[in-house]
Amino acid sequence: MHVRNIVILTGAGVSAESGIDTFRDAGGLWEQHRVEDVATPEAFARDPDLVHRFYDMRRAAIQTKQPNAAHAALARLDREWPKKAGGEVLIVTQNVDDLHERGGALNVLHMHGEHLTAWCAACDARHRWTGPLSHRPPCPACAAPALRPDVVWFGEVPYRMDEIFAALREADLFVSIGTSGAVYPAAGFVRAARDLGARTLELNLERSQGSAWFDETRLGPATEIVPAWVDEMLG
Ligand code: BV8
Repeated sequence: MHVRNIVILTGAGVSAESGIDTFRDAGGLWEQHRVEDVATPEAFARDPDLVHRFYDMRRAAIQTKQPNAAHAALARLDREWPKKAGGEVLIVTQNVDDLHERGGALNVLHMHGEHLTAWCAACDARHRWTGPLSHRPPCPACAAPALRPDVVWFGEVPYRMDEIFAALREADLFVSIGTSGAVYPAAGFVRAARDLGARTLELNLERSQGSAWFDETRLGPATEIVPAWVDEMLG
């Protein structure tokens, strides 16, 4: 099959070698809370200080990390694929770090939001935010002390789902990189891609919950198998 349009789904595994904990590592390690118990609107309503501390710590941590060879390879594909194949690359990431962008990727869709954005619950404004939120700073737009992490919590609706499904409908190839396939709706994209006629490829350190749905699975660290795959695609 001639491949024109590629949709790439990334998860925490693509940032693991940059030193950012995956959920399998962080889950339960953080102040003895499971991520599913801290990353919810209920947790934020019950104990906003705890949830703010969780995100303040991670927001600060990502700013000390650097993109790795997998981010750089995906950015190269993003830049060079349109010239080579006349098609598009869309990186749909579940990650809330900015390493795809700092690695040079341009076409990145953060379906679960971003650490470096604060969202005002009072006026709905969004602001780039690199510092803490736990001291309840005033919203730059409305001054209300109502800023929250602009991150999609469990039970909240992921961002830009219509754009994602529009891209899956046009995709000839769906590639999943560094995700356990544990969380929906992201974990269901491979099935949608298959049903819509795309070929499916998984690049991961180990088999995931979704491996059976992929035409092909390649195992290894992202910094090795992602650049190798991009070299293959760009010939
Ligand atoms: C929704 C942002 C409705 C926050 C995140 C029961 C059954 C099925 C579903 C549900 C259910 N009960 C509830 C649900 C829905 C729920 C869900 O799926 N729950 C799970 C726990 C069962 N989902 C939701 O609530 C979602 N919303 O459903 O709304 C809806 C649905 C459709 C349309 C409209 C409305 C919202 C979920 C979003 C939650 N927010 N993140 C934050 O970051 O703090 S989720 C978070 O965990 C990630 O974003 C990611 O999505 C998820 C899993 O993380 P991964 O990225 O996969 O990382 P993980 O650690 O799990 O795995 C790492 C992988 O990398 C491993 O496979 C490992 O082998 C590999 N790896 C490690 N090192 C390397 C490597 N690979 C390569 N190289 C390496 N070096």
